[in-house]
Parts: sequence; structure tokens; C-alpha cells
Amino acid sequence: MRVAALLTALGVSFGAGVASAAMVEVKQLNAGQGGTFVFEPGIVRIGVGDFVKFTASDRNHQVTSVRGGIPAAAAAFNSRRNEDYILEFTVPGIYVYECTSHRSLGMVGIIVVGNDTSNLNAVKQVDLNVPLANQRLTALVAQVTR
Ligand SMILES: [Cu+2]
Repeated sequence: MRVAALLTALGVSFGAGVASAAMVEVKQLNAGQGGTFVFEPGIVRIGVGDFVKFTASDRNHQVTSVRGGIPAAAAAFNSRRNEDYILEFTVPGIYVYECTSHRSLGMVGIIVVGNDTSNLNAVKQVDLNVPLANQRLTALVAQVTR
């Protein structure tokens, strides 16, 4: 996975007839357009097999998938603090993730893969146990089907 991501970053193609994967950047920020302690953009839409690069733009953040907030067939993920994190998304569906350190400050985000919203009802059941985080998540979920 990491080798493939690196090759993609270097612009290496994987051979004739294979569509090249895209890489979308999400910044981990102390402050952005959506307020303080945000991922920006808060919601991104990618194709199956595309990559997201979660850039450690500001310090002391990381990325963790939220239990019950990702497709059943998808693997949970967890990055280290202060590191750029590149992840390939091969299972279609909605992915809710957070910065665990700043969940209480509402630092959550959503990735929609393959325009698949089949786990939308499960995502709507996610409870982050913090009002601000739930408020921001609800606002992002409302954008999923737009
Ligand atoms: Cu954080």
C-alpha cells in the first residue's frame, strides 16, 4: 500500500489500461475555514482505489477511524501524531474519522468512496459522546447525499 502510494506520488503509472489513482489531500489544522481543530476539507469524495494524504500541517494531530463509522468490510486505521499519513481506500462507502486527541474539540472528518452511501444509516448512529463533535459530524453527514 505504501509503495503504491509513493509511486503514485512520483507520478509512476501502473501500466497500460490501468486507470491511475488520484490522491486527495486533507490537512490536519489548528484552525481553518470550518473553525478551530479541523480537517480541511472536512468531507472529500474519491473513487475506489484512490488515496488520501492526511497532511500533518499543524502539530499534535492524527487520524483514527471511528468505530461503526466505516464500511463493515473496511479495515480500521490509525495514524501517528505529527506524521503525514497516506491511505488507499479500496472498499466503497462512507468513512468517519477523528483526531482522537481533539475529538472533544470536534475534530472529525468524512471520506466518501465510490459515491457509495450504503452505510449512511450506520454512520448516522455514530455517537462521539461530545456535543461539538456530534454537531460537526451531523453537519458533515448532511453533506454526504448532496
Ligand atoms: Cu488533533
